[in-house]
Amino acid sequence: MWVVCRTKVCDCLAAASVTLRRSLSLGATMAKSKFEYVRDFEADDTCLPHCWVVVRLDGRNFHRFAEKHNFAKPNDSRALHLMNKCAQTVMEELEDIVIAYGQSDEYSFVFRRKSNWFKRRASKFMTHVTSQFASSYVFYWREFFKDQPLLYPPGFDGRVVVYPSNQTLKDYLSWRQADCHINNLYNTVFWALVQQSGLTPVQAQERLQGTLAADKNEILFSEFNINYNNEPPIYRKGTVLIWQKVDEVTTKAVKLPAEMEGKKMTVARTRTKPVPSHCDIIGDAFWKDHLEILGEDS
Ligand code: DGT
Ligand code: MG
Ligand code: MG
Repeated sequence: MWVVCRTKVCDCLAAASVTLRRSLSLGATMAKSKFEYVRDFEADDTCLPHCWVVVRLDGRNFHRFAEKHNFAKPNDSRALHLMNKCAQTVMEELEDIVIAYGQSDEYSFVFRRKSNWFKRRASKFMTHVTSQFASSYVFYWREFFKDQPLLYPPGFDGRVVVYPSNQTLKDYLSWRQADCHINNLYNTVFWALVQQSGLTPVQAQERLQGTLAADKNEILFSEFNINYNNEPPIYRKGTVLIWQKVDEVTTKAVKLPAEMEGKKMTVARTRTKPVPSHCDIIGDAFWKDHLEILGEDS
């Protein structure tokens, strides 16, 4: 009896050993298969070390998207706040973004100089930011657009640009904010001429041809009683998102002694969140007030 059992155990062990050896040899074959060489075709897209990595995304064909979804002209506050919500989500979900700037259908995200996120691979930076932003746009749409249904899935393109110094990064962000100002001033006069003076779009375009910023301000003031500087800052300056400490007060249902049952407790805590502002980032004041953004430790 003992001999039979012993033989069976030995047979079992031998079978298990064969299976194990087969699995190991198969595993080794898979790890170093003759197909392995195709990995060499993958491009090395590591971003230069010690540089600022910027991802800029932009809505695909938003001219049409805005028309189809009845965006207010020239600025739709729902659309701008939805963009900001998506950018805040990107900053909270992904790592190492120190500042973001958005206007119209675009957003720029700046990764800290020393970021080693995904070994600084440009494709990882770009695709994670853009896909997180696009899914958030759909996810939060109803919160901002209420009765306006989303008629088709929006898309966003993305690009990565690497800036070698603080000055080039500041100039990049200044360029985007200057673009916001130029477009918004033009659009504000253009739509005032169309909506309030009854000009056709072609007539309004002709009227504005060759005009300087001062001329546009003058038309707004003298013909429409609009002081451009009093227009909402979110339209004129776009939105800057930076990390700031925020005091949060939440009401929580907690387990309390019997005599206090049913009562709720108020809990105060400080959290660091991406906070929006619509300030000037072209002048030095902003950067002096927020030295931590470009600081070595950022
Ligand atoms: P693209 O980026 O080459 O695929 O083409 P678009 O059409 O997205 O062009 P782009 O990005 O240069 O310009 C943004 C468009 O989005 C512009 O035609 C106006 C529209 N848009 C953005 N924000 C608003 C808004 O708040 N209200 C309205 N009515 N339109 C907006
Ligand atoms: Mg676009
Ligand atoms: Mg755009």
